[in-house]
Amino acid sequence: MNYRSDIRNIVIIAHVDHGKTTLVDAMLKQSKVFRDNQIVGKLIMDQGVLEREKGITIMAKNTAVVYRGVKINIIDTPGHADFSGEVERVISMADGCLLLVDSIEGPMPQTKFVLRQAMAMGLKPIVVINKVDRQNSRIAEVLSSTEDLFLELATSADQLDFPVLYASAQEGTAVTELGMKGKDLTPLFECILGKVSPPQIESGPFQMLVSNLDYDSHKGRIAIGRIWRGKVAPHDPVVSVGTDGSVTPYEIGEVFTYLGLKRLKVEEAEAGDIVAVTGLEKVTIGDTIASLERPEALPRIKIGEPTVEMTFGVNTSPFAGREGRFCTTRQLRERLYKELETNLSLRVQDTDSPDTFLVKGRGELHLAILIETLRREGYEFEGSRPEAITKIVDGKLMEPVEVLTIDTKDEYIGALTEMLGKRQAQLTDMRNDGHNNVRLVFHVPTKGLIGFRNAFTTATRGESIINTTFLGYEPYHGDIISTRNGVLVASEQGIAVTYGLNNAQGRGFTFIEPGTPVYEGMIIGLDSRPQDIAINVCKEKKKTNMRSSTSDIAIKLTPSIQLSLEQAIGFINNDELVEVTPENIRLRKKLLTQAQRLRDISSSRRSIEK
Ligand SMILES: Nc1nc2c(ncn2[C@@H]2O[C@H](COP(=O)(O)OP(=O)(O)OP(=O)(O)O)[C@@H](O)[C@H]2O)c(=O)[nH]1
Ligand SMILES: [Mg+2]
Repeated sequence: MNYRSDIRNIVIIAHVDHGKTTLVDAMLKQSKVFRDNQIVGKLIMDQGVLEREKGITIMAKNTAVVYRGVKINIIDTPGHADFSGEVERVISMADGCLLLVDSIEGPMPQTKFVLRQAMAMGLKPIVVINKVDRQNSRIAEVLSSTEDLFLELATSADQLDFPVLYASAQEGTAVTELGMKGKDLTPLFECILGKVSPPQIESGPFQMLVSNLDYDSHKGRIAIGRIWRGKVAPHDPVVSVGTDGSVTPYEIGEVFTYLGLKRLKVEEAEAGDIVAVTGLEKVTIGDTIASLERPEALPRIKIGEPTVEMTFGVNTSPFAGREGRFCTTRQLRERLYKELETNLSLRVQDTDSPDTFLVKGRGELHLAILIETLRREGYEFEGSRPEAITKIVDGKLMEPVEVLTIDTKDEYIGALTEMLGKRQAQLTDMRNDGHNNVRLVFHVPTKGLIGFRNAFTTATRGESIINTTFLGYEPYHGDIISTRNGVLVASEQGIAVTYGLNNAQGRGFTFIEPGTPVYEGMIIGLDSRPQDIAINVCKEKKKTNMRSSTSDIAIKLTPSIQLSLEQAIGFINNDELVEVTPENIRLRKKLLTQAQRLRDISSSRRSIEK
C-alpha cells in the first residue's frame, strides 16, 4: 500500500454550536486563502440562506487549505442531530477527524453519536477543546468526561491514544498544553500533519465514491467524492455503478479539486484527493464512478433510518393557488422526489391518495427545513402533524426513543419534570453545578417530543437549552394523550376585524392581526379550554346611531402570537393541517365546516361505542 504524503483528509465533527464552522473560518484565514483586504465575515462555510438565518450548519461541505506544502481537505459537518445523515454521508471521505468539545458544555449526546460514527469508520480522532477563551470554562472536567466517552466507545486500545488541543476558534488560536498562550492555529495544523494518516492509495484503474452532488447551470450535475484508486482526467471514459449494480457509461467532463472556497480546474487528480467531476448526468450519491476496465462498486454509504413522518399534500384550502408559483400535485411530487438525490436521510412515498405524499425525516427540524426551502422556492402545499415512525420487529411494535438533554435553572426542574412525565420521559441523570444551573437527561419516545419545544420555551422563559439525539428503537410505551387546549376556529370567510378578534381574545390567545383574510375552518388562536370553538372574527360591531366607530377604536387587542413554521408543525393535532405558501403559514382544521366536524365526532363516538 502506498501513501500520499502531500494530502490529509479530515472531517470536523461535534455537537451543535461547539464551533466547527468558526474553526474552519480560522483555518481558512490563517491559510491566507483570502486577499488581505477581502471582507469575508463569519461562518464563511454556512452559505445556505437558511444556514445564515438560523446560524446553524445544515449541509456538510468541503474546503481545503495548504499548510507547509500539504493540502488539507476539510469537511465541515452539521452538529444538529436532525442532520446526522450529513455526517454519515461524508465521513467516509476522511482519514481523521477533529472532535470539537465546548469547554463549558462538555461532551453532549451528539458528540457521542458522531464520535461513534468516526470510530466505526476507523478515523484517527484529534480532540479539540474549543472556546477556551470563555470565562467560566471547565476545561479539566470537560477533558475528563471526553476521556470517559472515549473509554466507552473505543473498540481498540489505540483509539484511546488521542492528541488533545485547546483552542479558541473565535480568536483563531490553539495550544497543546493548558496555560500556554495561543498565537495562531499552527499547533493544530502540525497535529493534523503529524497525527492524521496520509491517504492510503491503490494504484490501478480509477475508482471514486460519490458523496455529494452539486449543480451548475452550465456544467450540469457535479459529482463530489474521494478517489480511492487510480487517476482521473477530463474526457476519460468511465462508468457509474448504481444501487442495483447497473452500469452506465459516461465521459468525464471537467475535473476540479478544492482550494479555499474555490474549485480549481485540474488536468488530472489522483487517489487520495477529494474531487468534483462533471459529465455524469444521472449519477447519484453512493454510486461509484470507475474506469471501464474494472467497474467495481465501493461499499455504499449507510444512512440511519428516519424517525419522524408527515404528509405533504396539494393545498386544499379555500385560498389554494393564490400565493404559490408551484401548486399542482405533479410539481410537488417532482420536487419532493428530486430532494432525495441530495437529502439522503429523507424518504418520500406515494400514498393511497394521489395528492398526498408521505415524507420521512430525521426529526421535526429536518422536515421544517425542507418545508421552508420549498416555500421559498415558490411551492404551496399543506402538511400534517409529524408522527414518530413505529415499526414491527419480531411481531412487536417498536418506537423511536431519544436522549433529551436540558440545561436549565433549578427553579424550572419541577415544571419540566411534570411536563415531561406526561410525555413518557424517564429521568436518567441530573447534575447541579452548585450555581443554580442544572443538566437534566431524559430518555423519551420521539412521539413525546413532537411539539415539546414550544411548550419548553414558554415554560422556561427562553432561559434553557434543549438537545435531542436518537437513541434507538424500544417497545412501544403506549399512547400519549394530547395535552394541548382546543383551538379558536374562524366560522366564516372574510377579513378579520378588531371587534371579532377581541371576542376571540375573550376565549384565549389569537394568532392573527386585524386585516388578515380568513376562511371557515382556519385556526386563528388557542382556546384556554380543552374544546375547539368556532368564532366569527370578521364580525363588526353592530352599527347604532351612537358614535360606534369611536368605541371600536377604543378596543385594544393583545398582540397576536406569531408561530414560526417549526412551532406551527409542532402545534397542530391530527385533525389539523399547516397550510404553507411563499407568503403565509396558516393553520386549519382538516374538516373546514363545523357541521363536518360535529358529524365526524359523533361518528367516531359511535364507532367507539360499538
Ligand atoms: N467564545 C467563543 N465562542 C465561539 C468559539 N467558537 C465558536 N464560537 C461561537 O459559538 C457559536 C457557534 O459556532 P459555530 O461555528 O456556528 O458552531 P458549529 O459547531 O459550526 O454549529 P453547527 O454547525 O450548527 O453544529 C457562534 O456564535 C460562535 O461565534 C470560541 O472559540 N470562543
Ligand atoms: Mg457549523
